[in-house]
Amino acid sequence: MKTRAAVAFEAKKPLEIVELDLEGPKAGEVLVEIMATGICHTDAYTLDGFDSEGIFPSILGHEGAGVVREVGEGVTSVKAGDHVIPLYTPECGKCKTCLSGKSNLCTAIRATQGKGLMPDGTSRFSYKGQTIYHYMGCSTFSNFTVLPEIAVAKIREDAPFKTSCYIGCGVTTGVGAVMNTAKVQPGDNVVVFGLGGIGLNVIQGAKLAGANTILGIDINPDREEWGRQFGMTDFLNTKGMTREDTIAKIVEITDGGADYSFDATGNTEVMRTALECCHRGWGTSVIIGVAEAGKEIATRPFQLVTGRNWRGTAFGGAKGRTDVPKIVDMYMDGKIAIDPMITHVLTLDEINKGFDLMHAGESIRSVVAY
Ligand code: NAD
Ligand code: AHE
Ligand code: ZN
Repeated sequence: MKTRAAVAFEAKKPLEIVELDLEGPKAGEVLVEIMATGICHTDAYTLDGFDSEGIFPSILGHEGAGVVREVGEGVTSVKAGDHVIPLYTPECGKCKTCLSGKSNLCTAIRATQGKGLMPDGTSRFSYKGQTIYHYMGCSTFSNFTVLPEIAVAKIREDAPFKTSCYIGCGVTTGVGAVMNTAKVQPGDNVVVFGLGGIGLNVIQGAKLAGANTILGIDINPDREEWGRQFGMTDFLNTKGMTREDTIAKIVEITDGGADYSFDATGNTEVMRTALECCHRGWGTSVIIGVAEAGKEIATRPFQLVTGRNWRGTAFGGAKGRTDVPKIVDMYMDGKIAIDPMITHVLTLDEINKGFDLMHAGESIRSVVAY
């Protein structure tokens, strides 16, 4: 069949909207009509050539929602007409990691996914006979896409696509980092670095968890108002501040340091500050941000010797097929907010504008509605 898609033919070049060929679902796969997709900073990072796994030409996008239109042989858990959210972190329920109960990082299809291919080692997309690669196993910047059955979460049909697509990455990552990874407790002091599409969801997760001080940090002053809207109690603009001064200020505001800090910037210098602002003896810093290829984190080992902990989280530690429908319920029950964070709704033809708005700090989430 044919599908319209925004293709990343090369790194650092705008996406091109073209009509592609898409092969139907093979055994264990499903064809999904994507109805809406968010643009996450990770898409921009890959497009900008910062991803060590970045492959071109490819169809980016990993924050979608849509409808199953066809299922391949042997697919039993979803059927045509089901509403689904694609999962870049699938849940097979059978691999060592899924069975461990210790992590959401299902390994069933990770190797081929990282190569831009379906589990059988081939791509379903082509353009004028040339292979176009999948991205994060999702490729939601295509109106139709093919996904493994284990990489879709069935969701309720009354959830609007334009907002629930954000649960496919940003909302789950931010709220999940607080609930699943850090397990923030009532009364904890939380510090959040980077108040964009992910950081604001960390803030709303921290409020939901009953955190005491929720200190937001950004270098964009406009983000103060955004943070306060979702439960931030204090704000610090660190533009021009040294690491030492930033840490001293945070320690003052949090009465000794953060119980939990979160990096949602992807900047390795910020990650260091996020660790070192943690409370001596027990503070835990959670890395959410994705750093550019070649970047490394550093700190004095003494920071860990004196009881600070460094952790990371992917997709907020959420098990996609199990947890995503629950997050959709939380949204539909009014327990978490999504609508105000969708600052721009664009057509597929306008998708490059979504990247421009993100880089200019003018959007929280841009969503492409097909
Ligand atoms: P975004 O562009 O919406 O937000 C980033 C925010 O960080 C902006 O408000 C920006 O002003 C702020 N910022 C940038 N540099 C800063 C600095 N030096 N100090 C303080 N604030 C700074 O991006 P996003 O979509 O929220 O994504 C944030 C990060 O999380 C990205 O690195 C993205 O790739 C990553 N991410 C990771 C996961 C995961 O599963 N681990 C999931 C989604 C996104
Ligand atoms: N491909 C990069 C790493 C990118 C990365 O860490 N991705 C996150 C999700 S970001 C969503 O916006 C993730 O899930 N990581 C776990 C995994 O298995 O990819 C690189 O450095 O090679
Ligand atoms: Zn993302």
